[in-house]
Formats: sequence, C-alpha cells, structure tokens
Amino acid sequence: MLTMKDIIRDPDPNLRKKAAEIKEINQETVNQLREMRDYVINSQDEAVAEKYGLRPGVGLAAPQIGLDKRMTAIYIEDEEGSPIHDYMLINPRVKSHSVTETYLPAGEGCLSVDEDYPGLIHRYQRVKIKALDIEGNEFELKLSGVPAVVLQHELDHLDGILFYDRIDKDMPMEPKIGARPAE
Ligand code: UDB
Ligand code: ZN
Repeated sequence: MLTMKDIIRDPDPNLRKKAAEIKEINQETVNQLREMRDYVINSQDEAVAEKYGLRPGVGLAAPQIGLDKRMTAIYIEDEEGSPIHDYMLINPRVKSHSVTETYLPAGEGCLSVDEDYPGLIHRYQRVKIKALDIEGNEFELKLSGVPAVVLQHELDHLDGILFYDRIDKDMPMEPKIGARPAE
C-alpha cells in the first residue's frame, strides 16, 4: 500500500523530467497504476487516512512515486461519497481544449509540494483527451470544470511541470480576462 513516504517531494529532480511513454502494458505497470488509484481512494477514507497519515488527494501521477511512466489515476467523489470520476489513464494526450480558461479560486496544492504557493493557476475549462485503459484499449475522456483542472494538473506531472510554475509572478491573484472560477 502506498503512503506519504512513497510520494516524492519537490525539489526531487524526478518531478522535473518528462515521463516516458508506456510501450507495453505489463502486469507490473497495471499493478503500479492500481496502487496509485488505491492511494487516492484510501486517502479520501477518513479512517484509513487517519490511520496511515495520508493526505487526502484527488489524483496521483506516476512520477510522484518515482516512476518514469506516463500514467495517472484520478478519483473524485460527490458530497455523498459516491465516485463521480474514477480513471486510470495510460499515455494520455490532449486532443482538444476550450479557449475559455478556468481556475480554482483557492489556488492549487500538490501531494508532492509541502510549501504553500498562493496564486491562481489558469487551466482550460474543457479538455478532451485520448488514453489507454489497463487493457490497452483506447478511449476518449471529456472533462470540464474541477475534474478538468485535476486532469490538467496530473498531465503536467507527466511533463515535469508543477502547479506553481503556472502562477503569474507579477499578478498571482488576478484572474485573466475571460477566465471563470471552476465549479
Ligand atoms: C490534491 N487536493 O489531491 F477542487 F473536493 C489536492 C491536495 C494537494 C490539496 C491534497 C485537492 O485539490 N482536493 C480537492 C480539490 C477540489 C475539490 C475537492 C477536493 N492534488 C492532487 C495532486 O497533487 N496530484 O498530483 C492537487 C490538486 C490541485 C488541483 C488539482 C489537483
Ligand atoms: Zn500534484
């Protein structure tokens, strides 16, 4: 089971590399991706999170556990605790996105970043990606708003980008023209 000690922290150089495409989806890769999903699910279970000291997360990318692989798990529950977004993505790539941008009004954090970086991170309001599932089948995923923000945050990890790289140094709290807060 993955815990916080498995999650590598900024400024570890592994977080700054472009992760490698997955050539063959073998059992080891599938197991690793399932473990990543399990981390996110466990971390949102109050009892489990408390017991193991897990920081509640909505997504985790392979480079965050030191793996040089383009894969990520996202798991988001609604208010009642039912999963509304539950994805394991292999070799995800953006096919198209909106012109409109969005942002989380409270800014972002990261399981791999212990420091606070106040400021808005502008991301696309809608994104369409293609990815492979654990069986190697290609599928398409269209997300908007908060889940789209989470997805783009995780995709950034695969390219060695951290959220604070995207904060405007001169006007960190200023929404860009036309950008709307994520819902
Ligand atoms: C998170 N959680 O999991 F919009 F209900 C963050 C942490 C770093 C604060 C734990 C989070 O944003 N939860 C959240 C957000 C919402 C609504 C809600 C819960 N990540 C995942 C991460 O670091 N992945 O690499 C950071 C998020 C910042 C924006 C998207 C992902
Ligand atoms: Zn992150």
